[in-house]
Amino acid sequence: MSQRTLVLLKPDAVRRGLVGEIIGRIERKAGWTISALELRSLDQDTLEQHYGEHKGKPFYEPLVAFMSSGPVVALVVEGERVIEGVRALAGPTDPIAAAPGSIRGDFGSIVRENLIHASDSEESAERELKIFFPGVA
Ligand code: RTP
Ligand code: MG
Repeated sequence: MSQRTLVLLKPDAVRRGLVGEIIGRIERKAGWTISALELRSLDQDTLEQHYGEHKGKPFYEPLVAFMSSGPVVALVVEGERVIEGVRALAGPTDPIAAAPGSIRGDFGSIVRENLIHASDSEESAERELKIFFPGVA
């Protein structure tokens, strides 16, 4: 089943020079295609829309501050079961719990600075693609 998902390489990934490494892992999956890609700085309004589900949680304010601390790379990835697939490549939210071989497991140690966002369902993908790439959604 071909799908589309929104991927964000978070400011820590950009600062640490891991963009090529992470995009390379996505590119090498058979049958997946990157159909949009942009380096951009996220404003408060965009972050509030994107992470609205977490508003009011203790980690929300520091998360928004982190996500606006530098540019992110936003991508649209298309392909077979790509929503579940990029989440699997990323690993669980806490990088210490993430297995080596996953992006978070290989490069992260801090829950907030966990390198990558990927839509977690078809509904999330549709909603998030409209926020970041209204032209392609
Ligand atoms: P994401 O939305 O960024 O793809 O990550 P996720 O689904 O794996 O995790 P989620 O629960 O949606 O949390 C969103 C992001 O908030 C930061 N976070 N910090 N306890 C904490 O300090 C905490 N919990 C979550 C992480 O950056 C997480 O990816
Ligand atoms: Mg999430």
